[in-house]
Amino acid sequence: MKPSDRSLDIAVIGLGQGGGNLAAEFARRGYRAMALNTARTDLSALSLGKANQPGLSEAQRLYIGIDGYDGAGSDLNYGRQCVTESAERIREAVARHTEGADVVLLTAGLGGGTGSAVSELVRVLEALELPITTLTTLPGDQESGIAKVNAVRAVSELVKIPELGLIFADNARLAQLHGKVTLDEYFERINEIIVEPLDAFNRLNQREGLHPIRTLDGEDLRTLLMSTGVLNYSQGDLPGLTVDGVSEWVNDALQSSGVMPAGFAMSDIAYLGLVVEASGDLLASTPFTFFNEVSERLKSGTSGAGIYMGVYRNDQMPSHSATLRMLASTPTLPKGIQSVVNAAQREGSALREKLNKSVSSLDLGELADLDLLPQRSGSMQPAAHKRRNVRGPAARRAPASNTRNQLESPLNVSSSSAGLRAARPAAQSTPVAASGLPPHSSGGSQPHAAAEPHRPEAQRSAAPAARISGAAELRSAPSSASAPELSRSSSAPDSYRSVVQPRPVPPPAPELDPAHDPTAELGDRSEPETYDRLVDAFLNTESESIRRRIATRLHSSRNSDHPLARFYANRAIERLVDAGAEEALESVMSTIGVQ
Ligand SMILES: Nc1nc2c(ncn2[C@@H]2O[C@H](COP(=O)(O)OP(=O)(O)OP(=O)(O)O)[C@@H](O)[C@H]2O)c(=O)[nH]1
Ligand SMILES: [Mg+2]
Repeated sequence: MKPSDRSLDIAVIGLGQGGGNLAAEFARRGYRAMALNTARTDLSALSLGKANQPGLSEAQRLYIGIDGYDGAGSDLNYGRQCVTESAERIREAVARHTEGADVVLLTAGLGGGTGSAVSELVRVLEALELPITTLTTLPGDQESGIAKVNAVRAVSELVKIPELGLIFADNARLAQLHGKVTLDEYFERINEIIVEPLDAFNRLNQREGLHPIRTLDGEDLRTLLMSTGVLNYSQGDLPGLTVDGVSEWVNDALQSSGVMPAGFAMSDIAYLGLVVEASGDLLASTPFTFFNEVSERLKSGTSGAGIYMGVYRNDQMPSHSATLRMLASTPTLPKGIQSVVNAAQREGSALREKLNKSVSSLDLGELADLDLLPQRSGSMQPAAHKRRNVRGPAARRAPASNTRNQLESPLNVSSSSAGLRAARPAAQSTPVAASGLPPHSSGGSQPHAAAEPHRPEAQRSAAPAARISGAAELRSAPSSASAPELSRSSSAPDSYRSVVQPRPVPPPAPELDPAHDPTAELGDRSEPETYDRLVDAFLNTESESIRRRIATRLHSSRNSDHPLARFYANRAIERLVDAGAEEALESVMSTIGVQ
């Protein structure tokens, strides 16, 4: 049933801890909300409400982890895998939960392994044809390189999804402005600050004491919220109402808001909603022309954006005061996101360099043989290392190796890519699949092949034709970042650890018989092993015809409808390039007519 105290029925689905906290903040304000997480601990924390209000009930919390792991530990690939493997359950719960909603808001904190898989969630929900907009947070300045790399990868995936509205809240900006809030209340407080302006927009026409003079109605709000590209909203107070003052405020709010990343260009705005809420005496001294002039000024400043304006009298406001609320959309990524990309590149590269440095072995000299303990009689096991729990060191190495896996998956992290490439060849020839990875080709656990989510026509505004153009750098990240590189076993928890243990160097592949077709008995198109075999075969043959067959196969997979096939094919090509076979690959590609 439509709530009577709001214009739009917004249902919220939170992914990961930050996403769940934001969903809980919406729930406190009376919205339908549910949380999905790979961590049971985080989910149960959401059951505790705030200030005598109930938290999220069991039906509003869905565990999507695999094998009982508690959280993704910032492993984005695992987060993605969890979302795709729980696709059916997610769809079923979300369909039930969002029935009839005007807007479905997906909330997530970008930076961890779970929330950063939000694009995977959008894909899993495609079939439901929901009017989705995402609300995600960007990591703060002080957060790790891993968080930034995860966040940038997530943004890069989100901008690839056509017809999606994206809202980014900037945790760095929020920390600058509210860093003094105590630790125990900080996230609750900034989540209120993030949600409040949207909620206020949605209650404009129902709030007590607010009298519309020019209404911004529910349909206007829907148009604004459902316009594609990046959305920006802001609210602020003004001591008076002048055309200059208001247009300056709009410009400042776009350039440097208290919630959103900075640097939205006014000239790129496609839709702009502005609501003026003012005290009765202030409105009584403001000429009617103010309304038209502000509208004109905004139209020209935005080079013809669709402008929606509302004016309301607020009887409870102090005299001569006004509050402005703005909601705008643009097809361009704001500059503030580029600075997260830069930080991710810088910190991600530094981290990766560190991980590539091997710890030199310690020269113990004669200490190595020094016996400090009295020799006992009997058959003591002499070597302590033989008794050591073999799981210990492996478990400790796990985070580093996860990080490496993540950073290896190409983003533009490598401005110093030559160095990175040099460090990689040893690992490349080891098929990823050799690490006991799960069989992920079967059935419903796959991401949906259809790449274009359908948006119901009526629910989308006549969208700005241009797509997100500022995303050029992000988009140019090789498409191989677009599908999961699986890193944990769904079948046996310990095989996850095996990923991080030194893998045996595989024996060199035998030279191939030119008459033999290595593509003939290859496995499933979505299996990583398939592509590892192709890479090995390509590198171990001199035969043009074999190379041509392999190139044809890679080319067809790269253009396949299947996201995993595309991902693995791109990765295989990258490995060939890294292994020095670029020229051979290019030459054979040109013989099959591929540039
Ligand atoms: N605004 C806001 N940001 C949050 C909150 N919680 C976490 N974050 C941000 O979200 C990012 C991801 O953190 P989490 O949400 O804890 O990560 P996750 O999605 O649960 O992923 P894993 O812990 O790896 O499973 C962090 O880097 C923070 O920047 C929150 O309540 N509010
Ligand atoms: Mg978490």
